[in-house]
Amino acid sequence: MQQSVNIRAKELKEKIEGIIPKRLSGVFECYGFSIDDLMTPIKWKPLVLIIGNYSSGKSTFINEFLGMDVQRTGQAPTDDSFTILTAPEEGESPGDLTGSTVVADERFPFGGLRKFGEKLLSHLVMKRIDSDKLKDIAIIDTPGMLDSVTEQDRGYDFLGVIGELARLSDLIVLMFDPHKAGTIKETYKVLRMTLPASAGEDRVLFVLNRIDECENLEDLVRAYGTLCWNLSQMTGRKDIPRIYLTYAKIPGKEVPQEFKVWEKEREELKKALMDAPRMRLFHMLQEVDRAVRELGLVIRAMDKFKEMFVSRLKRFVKSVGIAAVFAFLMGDLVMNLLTGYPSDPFLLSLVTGNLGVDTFLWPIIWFLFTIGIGSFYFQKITFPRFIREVASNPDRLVELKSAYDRDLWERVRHRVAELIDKDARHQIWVRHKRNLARLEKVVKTELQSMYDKVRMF
Ligand SMILES: Nc1nc2c(ncn2[C@@H]2O[C@H](COP(=O)(O)OP(=O)(O)OP(=O)(O)O)[C@@H](O)[C@H]2O)c(=O)[nH]1
Ligand SMILES: [Mg+2]
Repeated sequence: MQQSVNIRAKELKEKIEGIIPKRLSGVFECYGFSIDDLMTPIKWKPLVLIIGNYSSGKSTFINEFLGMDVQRTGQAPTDDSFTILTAPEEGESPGDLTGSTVVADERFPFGGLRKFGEKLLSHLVMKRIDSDKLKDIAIIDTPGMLDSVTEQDRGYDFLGVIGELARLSDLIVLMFDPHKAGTIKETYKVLRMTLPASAGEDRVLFVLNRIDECENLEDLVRAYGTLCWNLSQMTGRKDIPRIYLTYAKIPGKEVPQEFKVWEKEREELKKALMDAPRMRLFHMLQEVDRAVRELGLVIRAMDKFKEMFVSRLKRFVKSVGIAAVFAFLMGDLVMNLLTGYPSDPFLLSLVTGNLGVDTFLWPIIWFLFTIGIGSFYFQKITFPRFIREVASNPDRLVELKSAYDRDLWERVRHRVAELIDKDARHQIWVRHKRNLARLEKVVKTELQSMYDKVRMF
């Protein structure tokens, strides 16, 4: 089973890597989107991210899952590093890689962490260990969450890093313990912002760990209830996602008999981690789906921009046209009245029927002059003003019908403003409608058929 999921994932990846750049790279580039950004989250092994409060038992769980003592554990905040655990690639030997090596290595998807600075890099490590379980997945152990005041002492944007890692991850284990289930709210917000809306919460596994520390069942029910309440506040959903109730078997610590029924949930959680490669299949498609929808919204906005521009231009051309005709008819007459030259202005010649080729000279000059002044004015004044106006309020460019659209727009709004600000002259020549049609065709055909295949699996 595992083997065939891996094969599927590989096939799908190759398909995405083959089809998307071929069909859409032109469209992506046209709007300043990079195909590489889209490919980054899917380029390495499936990733499992473990986050939660300090001392909630993250590292203990990882050690247990791997069947070896890899991560340090202990009461009070133990770990202040992000640790990527994986098996060495073929032909490479076990050992640690430093943060700066990890972010610089093109094979890994972690280049985006560089923006969080040196301080983070000194708290990032990749441990390559001989473990069969880590051949097909990598696990990221994270520093435990503290309260928000102490978060600021870390010296880097902790939640930003969590967001970036969540974007890359196929499965996210969010671990609570009965004592501190509240401090996770900020983290959840970050997750919600980074996960594609189509991913929902299915990429997140909620775990209430250390339940053996509850005095009795009553105590556990209370802790569970509190967590459900907190979760519903965070997710805004009425249904409660599954919460794994687990505990580690700590040597020497007796577990009350009635808690033993939950032993199997620990095993199920471990199994769920092994499901990461299958989740990767959905993740890949969700990434493509998200990128394509975001791009679709940008294209629609740019199409509207072009439409507004054309209508503004039409109005301007109409005014300049009227002025030019006026100048054609009256220009030399006014000259004649002021200076006496030319002696036979166009209108008079027209009335007297004395039209010669010469009579057209000044009207044409006036006509062209007016058009020249008009287009100069448009280029230097009207157009830049129009751009400033639209770029400062791009919301006018889109009609957002659903909450999903509004979410998407939040993410791409600044890109639209930037495109208008920096690339407007080019954008008005782009055939947005054709690009949109191309994009929609890929969504309806290729992407849909990939989804169907993955669902069947
Ligand atoms: N009773 C009990 N103790 C646990 C359980 N899981 C972990 N512990 C203990 O809790 C302490 C903290 O565990 P860690 O695994 O280090 O927790 P962590 O979440 O990695 O902590 P940080 O890395 O500091 O964020 C250790 O002393 C563990 O032995 C559990 O399920 N039950
Ligand atoms: Mg730890």
